[in-house]
Amino acid sequence: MDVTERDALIAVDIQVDFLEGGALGVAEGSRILPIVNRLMPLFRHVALTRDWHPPDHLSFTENPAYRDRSWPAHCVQSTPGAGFAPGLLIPTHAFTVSKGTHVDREEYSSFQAMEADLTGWLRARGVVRVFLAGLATDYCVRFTALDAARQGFQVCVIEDAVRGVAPQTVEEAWHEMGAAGVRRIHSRELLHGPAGARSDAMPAGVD
Ligand code: VGL
Ligand code: ZN
Repeated sequence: MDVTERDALIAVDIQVDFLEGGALGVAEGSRILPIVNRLMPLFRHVALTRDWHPPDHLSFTENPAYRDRSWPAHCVQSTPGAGFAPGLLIPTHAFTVSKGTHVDREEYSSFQAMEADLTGWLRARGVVRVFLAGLATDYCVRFTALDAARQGFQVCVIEDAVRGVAPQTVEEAWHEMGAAGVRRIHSRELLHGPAGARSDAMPAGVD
């Protein structure tokens, strides 16, 4: 499958707190980094989303159950844990979407972000198909994929470029995304980008 100029890559929440050892570490989270770094230069349009919570966000609990609305504090705005994963190669033309920025709102889907209009950004660029990578399969990747499909985009989730919190919810997520018409693909299916795809990038964590 060739990547065209009407495709975008959405890299969901590839942040320090979601990597192994992070506040809400996802098993094998860092394994997606080389894959995402290989894919980035194939795309003319790249959006990076980040969970960007206030310190008293409603999803934070003292004794977290690691499921919906019961998480340890994570990705608190401007803390190291909220930073993009070190070594993630961020294209200089990438669009950043911060979500979960309000105390009383959960925003698993990047399309719900109040301060950024991801749909408008994609449509303005003529994007018709989005490819998703990132963390976590069962929460932010899942709800971003479902919203993208609802907005009328073709959606492909790159199975080896995502990792999830728990096997059962990951299973549910694949099932629900499949029922919504979301395709599950492997990164090896993506080999070529369009002419003029841009490859200038800056590693995260180096300012
Ligand atoms: C996420 C749990 C809590 C995610 C964000 O990015 O998938 N999961 N906040
Ligand atoms: Zn969160």
